[in-house]
Amino acid sequence: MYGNDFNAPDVAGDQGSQGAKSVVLNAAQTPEYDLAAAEGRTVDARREEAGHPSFDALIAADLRVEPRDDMPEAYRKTLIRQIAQHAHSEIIGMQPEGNWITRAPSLRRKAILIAKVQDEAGHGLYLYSAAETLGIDRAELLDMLHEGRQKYSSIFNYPTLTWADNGAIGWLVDGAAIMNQVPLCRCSYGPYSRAMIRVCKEESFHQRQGFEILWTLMRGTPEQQEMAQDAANRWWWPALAMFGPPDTGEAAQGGHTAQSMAWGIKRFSNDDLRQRFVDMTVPQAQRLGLTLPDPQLRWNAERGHWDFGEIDWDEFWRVLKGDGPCNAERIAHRRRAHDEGAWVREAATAYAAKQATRDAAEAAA
Ligand code: FAQ
Repeated sequence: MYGNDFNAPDVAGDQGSQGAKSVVLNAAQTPEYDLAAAEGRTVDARREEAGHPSFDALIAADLRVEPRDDMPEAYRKTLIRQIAQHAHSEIIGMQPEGNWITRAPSLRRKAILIAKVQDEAGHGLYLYSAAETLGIDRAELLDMLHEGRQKYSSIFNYPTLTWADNGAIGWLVDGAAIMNQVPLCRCSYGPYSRAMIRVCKEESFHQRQGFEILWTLMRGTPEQQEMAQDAANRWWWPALAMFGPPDTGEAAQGGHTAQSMAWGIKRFSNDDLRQRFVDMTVPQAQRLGLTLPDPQLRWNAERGHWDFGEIDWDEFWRVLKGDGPCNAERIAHRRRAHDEGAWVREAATAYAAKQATRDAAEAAA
């Protein structure tokens, strides 16, 4: 039923939408790692002996690029942009659901929600760490977020008005996130691809808990069913927009997809992933008993996919420019949390300095 469950490692994933051969979607490691292990060596030792393959050779052979490898500046910049945007999304994404922790309807729901929101913080940490391997400091990345110089996902600028919104976020937002992120486990940049493995496993659990919230509401009173339907109505279109602008038209010309696919950062285009998400989610909605708010949604036997209506791209660009329902609130809250957490950063820095002094004294003794 949960169509986007994360595959177990080494289980072949589904077919690439362009008819690519079956792939292991979550294999962050390439055959190069198996070869090195069989020889009892590290990948580094193998590469050194081979005279360090160039960036182009690594990409052509679908091998992982590691922090110490030479890489074009544009590749490094694209990765910093994408990984930082992803990390920012994870921590800003704590807010809409965090808003409901004090109002969860039972102790069980509260415990689950706290765990989920903490997971998102953890994802932010793995991703900031992955970005730091590209030679940028996380403090600088956070400054860029706070000053509006880097983005976070459009989806987190929408409000959580009722308890059912937590169900819709888990089911649709985490569902869309997994669809987008499982292929990132095969991203050409090693630290990002490895970070994504654990992230995807946790997102898979998040999607289930969202589905289960809606499942319970849909089997409750008419008011609860109405609340679940209202949440699905409000989150459906923003969830589809999460995959980014379409592959064709004006936006595509200024976009990053073609270059990112050539570099093996993105493995599928925005529209491909969006279509997969719709195909996976419509049967789940039917199972839940929810109606998706799109009169043009219908099975197209010829294409073997669900057809769906036009996304409001004007709204998407407006939200990106800062004019969504919650943009100002999200950034103000983030800045406040950052300022209030200054003492924690200072304490951690002082502790690290004390440890370093002790270690140096011990080494000298
Ligand atoms: N929101 O050419 P493309 C989550 C921007 S995590 C805002 O297609 P690209 C977990 C894009 O940056 C959700 N901006 O760009 C969770 C670019 O502008 P720029 C986040 C967007 O990078 C669940 C311009 O439009 N996930 O949900 C969006 O090749 C629940 C042109 O676009 C990730 O970040 C958008 N939706 O592809 C947490 C996944 N879409 O930078 C808490 C990793 C596009 O030139 C609770 N990221 N833009 O100024 C990616 O896969 C890619 O970056 C895409 C965009 C697919 C998002």
